Amino acid sequence: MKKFGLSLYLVLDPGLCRTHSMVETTMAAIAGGVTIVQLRDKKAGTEGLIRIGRELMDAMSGTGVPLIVNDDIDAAIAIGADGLHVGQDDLPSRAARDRLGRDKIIGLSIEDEAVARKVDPSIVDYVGIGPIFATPTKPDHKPAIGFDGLAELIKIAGLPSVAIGGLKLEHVAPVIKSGANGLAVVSAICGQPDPESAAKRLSDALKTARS
Ligand code: TZP
Ligand code: MG
Repeated sequence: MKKFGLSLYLVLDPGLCRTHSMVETTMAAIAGGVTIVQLRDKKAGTEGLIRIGRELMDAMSGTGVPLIVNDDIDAAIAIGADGLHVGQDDLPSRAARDRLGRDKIIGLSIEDEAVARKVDPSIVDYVGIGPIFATPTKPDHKPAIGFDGLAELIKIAGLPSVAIGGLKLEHVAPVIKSGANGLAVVSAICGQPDPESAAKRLSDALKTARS
């Protein structure tokens, strides 16, 4: 499997990447310190995901930063992406592992204790935990769990983890204090006037939080 770092996880949302394209946003964010990128486009369909995914794979080659595809395993395979991220309503992680093989990264979203208890660490490589706060970026999200909920679910899941949902610069320290390996953000980078400096500020805050 490609080595991956969960420190600063960019989740791309085409609806928010308005000021800069998806590829521009991604490359700027990587220059600013993003360690892993997820292509999440609920409207593109498989063909659309493959088209933008190929552009991203080309642009990102040589950076060492993995590209993960949200939900769509056919697109992930066609692109040759580094992994797949699934939620509770998507393809079960076991079926994803069977098709992707051992070399690909599989991430799973968890929102509550029942789901956290069911995670199989022999299948799943990391978990995305949240939402920490309510966020307009994902209108259908489950109830916010806050930092106490985050700390509890990290312990139960027992896997490398990223926190997600409404996270901004001021949340970096409490995310790390809760025991997460990093944070995943959409709007704190996508659609920002300067995605590179937005990523750099988050990355610097991560270093400070760990020192
Ligand atoms: N899953 C839970 S919350 C969320 C996803 C994809 C959206 C997070 O977006 P933002 O803009 O960082 O709050
Ligand atoms: Mg999903």
